[in-house]
Amino acid sequence: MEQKIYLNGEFVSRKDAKVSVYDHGLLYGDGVFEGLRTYNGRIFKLQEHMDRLYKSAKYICLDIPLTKEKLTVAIIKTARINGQKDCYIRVVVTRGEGDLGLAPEKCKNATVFIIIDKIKLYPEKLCKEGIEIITVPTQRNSSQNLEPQVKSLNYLNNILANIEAKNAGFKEAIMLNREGFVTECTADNIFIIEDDILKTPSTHMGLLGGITRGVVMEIAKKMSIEAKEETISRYNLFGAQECFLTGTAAEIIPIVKIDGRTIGNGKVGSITNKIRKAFKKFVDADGTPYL
Ligand code: PXG
Repeated sequence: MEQKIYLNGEFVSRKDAKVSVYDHGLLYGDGVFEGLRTYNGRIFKLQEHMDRLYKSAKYICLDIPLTKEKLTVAIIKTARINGQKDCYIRVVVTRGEGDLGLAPEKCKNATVFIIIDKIKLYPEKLCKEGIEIITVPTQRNSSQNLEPQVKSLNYLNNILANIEAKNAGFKEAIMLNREGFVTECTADNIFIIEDDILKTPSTHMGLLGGITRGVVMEIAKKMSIEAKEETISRYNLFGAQECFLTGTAAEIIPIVKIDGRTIGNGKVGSITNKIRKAFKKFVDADGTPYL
């Protein structure tokens, strides 16, 4: 079946899905987005992603030209038309076409598009054995610069950190804030287990409030694993019993080494494995149907 992309209210083929070179999403990274996925014909945590999208848009004073309900219907429709049971959904809203100046008020119509694509599945080996990551020099944006809770089209901060990790031969980077505390990775949130307690930094440290992060906190509480937001330093990372990352695409990725220090016994931890299993069950039972 040919891929159909929703673009400003119409369904078009990939080759016709084009936006202007004057679009401020392209010229200035002026816009917001969401990355969702589906499991077996159901969109995972659709409402939560929509809430985050509209909050991101509000923060940057961008009026999404559709109500939340109408955009939700458009997403469901786009997923249905594309007909894949397990897919990735990218929803993007840009400031729209303007002139070459920054002035957002010159952009009269926001650009809205929805892409349904294949979900990138992480190799099972990586999830079984865990990965090694590093902290990098590029700091996460502070809230006073560009609020990291806003999922904006400005990802250069994270891309730079990603490049630093790749240059050093690693797949992911842990980004610290200006005070040197742990925030998140370049496209995933981070958790540690310390004193048998599941810990993740608060969004006030400067990080995206991940949907998967929220689900993991919920699952942990249901499993009677104590879970809380806490300030995490590199000292806490290196001394942790276990560590893992969470994200829509990545789901739950175990970390076995950070900055050359082995985490726990260097094997994927038992609590991480328990949470991974519970997460799989959770996603099977949840979601908005579209087929
Ligand atoms: N932090 C950042 C900076 C992110 O971009 C997450 C954490 C995890 O949030 P969620 O809500 O997904 O649990 C993200 C999300 C991709 C891709 O294509 C990236 C994300 C989500 C989906 C796809 O690389 N990042």
